[in-house]
Amino acid sequence: WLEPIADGLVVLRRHALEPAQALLSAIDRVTAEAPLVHRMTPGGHPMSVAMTCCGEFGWVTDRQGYRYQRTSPETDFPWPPMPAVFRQLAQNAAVEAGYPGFDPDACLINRYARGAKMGLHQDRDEQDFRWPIVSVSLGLPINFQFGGRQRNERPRKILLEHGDVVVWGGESRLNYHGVLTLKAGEHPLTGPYRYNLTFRRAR
Ligand code: MD3
Ligand code: FE
Repeated sequence: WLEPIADGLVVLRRHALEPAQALLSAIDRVTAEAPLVHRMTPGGHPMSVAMTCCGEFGWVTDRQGYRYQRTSPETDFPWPPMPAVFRQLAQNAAVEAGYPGFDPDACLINRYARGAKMGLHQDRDEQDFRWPIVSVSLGLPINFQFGGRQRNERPRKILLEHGDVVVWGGESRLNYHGVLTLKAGEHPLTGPYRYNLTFRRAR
């Protein structure tokens, strides 16, 4: 991580180590209310990553396409509120990275089990790309792929480990990215899983 990877990208390695247990307890509370599910891509394939959301808006995908919405398709109720420990961590990381005033209204919770992956994509369903996305990795490590602004640029491989926080803003905000297949493992706090939180400003 010592090499500059891209403008606007700030890595706060192990920044979420101390609150990790509190974050995982909050994940359990959210997922008890809004279950983790394998959503369908617009192309009709179930995602290998299990996903849920909290905050004012949640990101969903189905045969209709990708969008943010105020309710969970499973429950038809509003998403669970964003836990205070989530918001505080995201805002603190954004300030450290030079984005004071970042107030996420959406948090996606991704859970990876052995074999789960996420293909190269851009995050462009948000209204204002001047706000960054803050990501938090918990549990098993995974190889992350960070590409360019165009899909044809060869991605770099970056290991994301338990507690790593990354702020993706500025010139890196619309870069292609994805994650390679999660390998089997056992983490003391998450067992066979990797969790990823992404904090966004949807509207
Ligand atoms: C780079 N999640 O939920 S987090 C996603 O590990 C997503 O679950 C991955 O991509 C995961 O959309 C990667 C890191 C990340 C998130 C958003 C980005 C990297 C990004 C937006 C722009 C550039
Ligand atoms: Fe993404």
